[in-house]
Amino acid sequence: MSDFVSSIMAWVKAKNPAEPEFHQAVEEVVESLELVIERHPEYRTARILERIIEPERVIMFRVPWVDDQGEIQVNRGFRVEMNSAIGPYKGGLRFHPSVTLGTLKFLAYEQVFKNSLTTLPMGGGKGGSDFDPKGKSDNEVMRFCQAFMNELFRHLGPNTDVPAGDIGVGGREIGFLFGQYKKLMNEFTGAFTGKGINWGGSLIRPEATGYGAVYFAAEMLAGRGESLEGKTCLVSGSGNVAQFTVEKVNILGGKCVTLSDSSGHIYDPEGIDEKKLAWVMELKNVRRGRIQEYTEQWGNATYTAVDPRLDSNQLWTHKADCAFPSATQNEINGKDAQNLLKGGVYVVSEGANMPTVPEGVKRFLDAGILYGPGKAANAGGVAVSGLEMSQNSLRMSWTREEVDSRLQLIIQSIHQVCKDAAERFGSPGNYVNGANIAGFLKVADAMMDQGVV
Ligand code: NDP
Ligand code: 2IT
Repeated sequence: MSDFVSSIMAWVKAKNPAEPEFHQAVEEVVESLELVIERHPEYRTARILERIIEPERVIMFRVPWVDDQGEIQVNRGFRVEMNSAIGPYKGGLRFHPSVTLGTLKFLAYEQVFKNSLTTLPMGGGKGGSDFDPKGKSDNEVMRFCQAFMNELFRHLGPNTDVPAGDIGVGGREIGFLFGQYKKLMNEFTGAFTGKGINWGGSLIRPEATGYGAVYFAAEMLAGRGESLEGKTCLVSGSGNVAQFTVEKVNILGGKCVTLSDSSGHIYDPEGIDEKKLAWVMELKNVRRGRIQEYTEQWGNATYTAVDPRLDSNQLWTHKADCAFPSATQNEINGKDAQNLLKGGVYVVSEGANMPTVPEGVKRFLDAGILYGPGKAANAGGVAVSGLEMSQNSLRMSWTREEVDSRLQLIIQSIHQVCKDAAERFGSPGNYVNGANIAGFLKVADAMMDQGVV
């Protein structure tokens, strides 16, 4: 680690103790920026790095609610409003028992650079709760969402802060959250994205993150004169991002052979075709069951439960060409990265946020494979959120084809900008540096223009 990186990281760690995911996200970006800061000492004088690392505002609040047994439950709610230099705070809400302030700071920080890459005017934020929607009735989820919104509503608005979904927050939750927001504000505005199609939502928003991650992989492959046609792909997770990743890989002629949840993964060597995917969507989005059931329905597949005694995830040991990690952060460790390379994987496009630990990233970069980091590869989701905001402002809705073609153009632009920035700053082919540098420059310049605020 250089003196520059170690001095910044010592300061970040002292100021933000016990937030390892936030440290990890910050360190990766700062490492990419050494040459940028050397060429632009004005950013150093203006303390841009120190300011970009410090959230503009953090809201943290109690969320008391009553469960179906009449018992009172207490959760914690958060919204990290990280940076508004280029637009209103924008980013998802995560409901998962593992959520801490540090988790949301890492996600909000990533979101700043990701949103900057989308070409659209959106600042970065993230929020959520340690509430676990698993095993809760629809009524419990509704009461929790209403209690959560009873505090958060006052901080939101179409020109202030616009949440959307993330882990544990899908169409159902956005409906309950938006309904309570509208009641409290007494106005119908586009203060959320991921809304239902009949009440201000955009076509293709549910598909956008998964589709975007596949388009990003296709762009990287096109640079080598290849396509996804005939490629075997590993996908982790089985939620929103994973489902639409499989759908788009199928459309482009590839084959996905895995899906997972936090209990284990399934391997289907024949591929998860359209019919099987429709069944998975019903299992996960309607019945809210476990992926293990796949093997009872589709005989040729095998199920492997997560084994906490192992130092690697068996999902990443299958032979394949491409991998789309689409579950959660740090789901690919150094050993997993080694296994992926050993199994022939040479394209990794991250649907999840920060799914690969730094040692894994290093292995991918050293091996010279096509590695698309989350803040570039999964930016399609928030990009279509930006398009939803535009449609809401215009009070009109675009067709599927219109939104999908804009999404494809945005992903092409992100890919190009990352490639160019990597070349300009001395690391051609390194999309990690490219994404961090290009995402940073736009926000940093806006901050310079706007003075010390
Ligand atoms: P969902 O809640 O729809 O699905 C999450 C999936 O990941 C589930 O299969 C879940 O399994 C699994 N998972 C979650 N946490 C863990 C964990 N700690 N260990 C193992 N598996 C886990 O979320 P999304 O599909 O929306 O999000 C997936 C990833 O994509 C996240 O990293 C998110 O930040 C990122 N992302 C999402 C975007 C979006 O538009 N939704 C946009 C950009 C990025 P189980 O059911 O067992 O918990
Ligand atoms: O991580 C992400 O980019 C998201 N969860 C989507 C954010 C959004 O506002 O659509």
